[in-house]
Amino acid sequence: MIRTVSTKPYSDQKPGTSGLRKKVPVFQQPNYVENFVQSIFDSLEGYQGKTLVLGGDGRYYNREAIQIIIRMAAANGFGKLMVGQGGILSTPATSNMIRKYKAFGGIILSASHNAGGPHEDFGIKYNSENGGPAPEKITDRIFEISKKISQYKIADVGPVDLDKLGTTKAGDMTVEVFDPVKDYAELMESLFDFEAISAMIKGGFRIQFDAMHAVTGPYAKEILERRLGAPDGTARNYHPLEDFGGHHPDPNLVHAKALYDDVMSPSGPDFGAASDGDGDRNMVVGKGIFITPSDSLAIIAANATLAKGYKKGIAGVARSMPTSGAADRVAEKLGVGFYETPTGWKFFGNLLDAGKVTLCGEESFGTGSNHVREKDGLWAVLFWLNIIAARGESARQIVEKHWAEYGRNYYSRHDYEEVETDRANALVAELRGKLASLPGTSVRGMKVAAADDFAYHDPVDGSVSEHQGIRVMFEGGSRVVFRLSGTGTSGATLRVYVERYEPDKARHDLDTQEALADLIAAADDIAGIKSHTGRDKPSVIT
Ligand code: VG1
Ligand code: CO
Repeated sequence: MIRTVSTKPYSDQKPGTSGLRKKVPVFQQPNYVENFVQSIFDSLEGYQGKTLVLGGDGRYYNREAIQIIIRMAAANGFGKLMVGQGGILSTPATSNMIRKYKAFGGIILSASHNAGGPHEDFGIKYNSENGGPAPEKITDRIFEISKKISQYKIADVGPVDLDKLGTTKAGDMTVEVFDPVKDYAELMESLFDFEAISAMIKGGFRIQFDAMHAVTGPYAKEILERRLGAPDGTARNYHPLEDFGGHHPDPNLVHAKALYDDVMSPSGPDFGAASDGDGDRNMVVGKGIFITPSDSLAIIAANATLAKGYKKGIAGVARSMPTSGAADRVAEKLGVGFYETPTGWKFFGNLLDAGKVTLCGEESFGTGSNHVREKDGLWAVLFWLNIIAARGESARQIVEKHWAEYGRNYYSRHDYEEVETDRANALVAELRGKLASLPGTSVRGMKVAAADDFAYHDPVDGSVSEHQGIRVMFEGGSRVVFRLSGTGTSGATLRVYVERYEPDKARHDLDTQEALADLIAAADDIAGIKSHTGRDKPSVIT
């Protein structure tokens, strides 16, 4: 039986950089999930009888939300719902399922790298039929609808057994519980040279992959250990847990420090990698070298033809604005297209669909390609393994040769988390107010060449996205960028991105924070970070 339930709107259901993210108790309020899901459905047209893909990163509240969504999808007229076994489905695997099975769209339950548990974060995001995050015009529509919603539809059907593979019915809708790993593993095998990687592993090359108790555990077990033959134990923390073992499933030098330390120790593995809550981020570490995500994008672009899925070359490269310019120089040398987009994967979708770019990347540990429409953690790890196997060189040799050829972009991001929202907004407002007066002035002996509030003009659909981050560019190519996070759930997070280009090979072995010290000080001079936030240092440096 289908029921129409009266409801009152919540005012805070505005999707951020990637979907709606809030604390679990917020989602547990009466009708909160229902309102948002109905708002998603009401923002769409023509889904009657079509397929919806559903899954999540396994965090607390995943299973409850899945049951609600199944009942609502049935009531709203979807013909079929495909859900990952156990409610598990990584973000890139969801993207693949939508594309491969020509679904109408998908819903991913995740708050990515944010902590999970009864008092931590949960999230809901909608992906369109191209497999990518809903574009701004849809997320804006969802928010508008959510502010006015007065009813939702739900079917009175019992819970679906999420652990049992196979097909059942929820009302008139077919529900298929599928293996979340199989199609994804096949896709990876079609893109990379598994024989070469497996031969390298047989030859003694040692890998450690940290799934951080999040969604990539089952994927890494299957791909690295079963298909590539790496020894048992290569994937660590591979059981998805509702609270991620009490950690942040955030693959960076702070939260994946144990893995980093292992790779750096003389007896440790040759290569280490980690992924985040929903499997779209990656951190890669070679012996003796941490590879920044910005460099990773550039190096993958420069070596792309070594992987079988990219043998014919790449159409172009796109990076988010705060990501370092390392990839730009590779694109220039290859003579392919290059695009700079706002933060967030949804802005890459049009470029990928139009065939303008093959590779995309963000400084926040996100890299991906046209194989899906999301960033993809394990894909990046396999790409690196493929490049290392094909070149027969260590990750460190590959990176250092790359710098020698193209120059090095020293790069770091400083995050000030949980700043009072008013204070963060005041900092940004003041900064905007003085942008016009900055060019031509000198800060710490460096001359400001230009300063603006980044606006993106989508070359495919002509849409414009404004206020995407404040850039201050110095003569010589250094820059600092300021923006507020769109994924946090308490207070505001100020992100300060600092970059300096160093062409001179003799100066490629400096400590990153030292190499950037002048720019870091200049960022504070320009934006008054300390005085506005009341903090004397960032919460996280990556
Ligand atoms: C952050 C990153 C951004 C990334 C987004 C979603 O957004 O900076 O690059 O696309 O997270 O990543 P923000 O607005 O907090 O800076 V994920 O792994 O949550 O899909
Ligand atoms: Co993520």
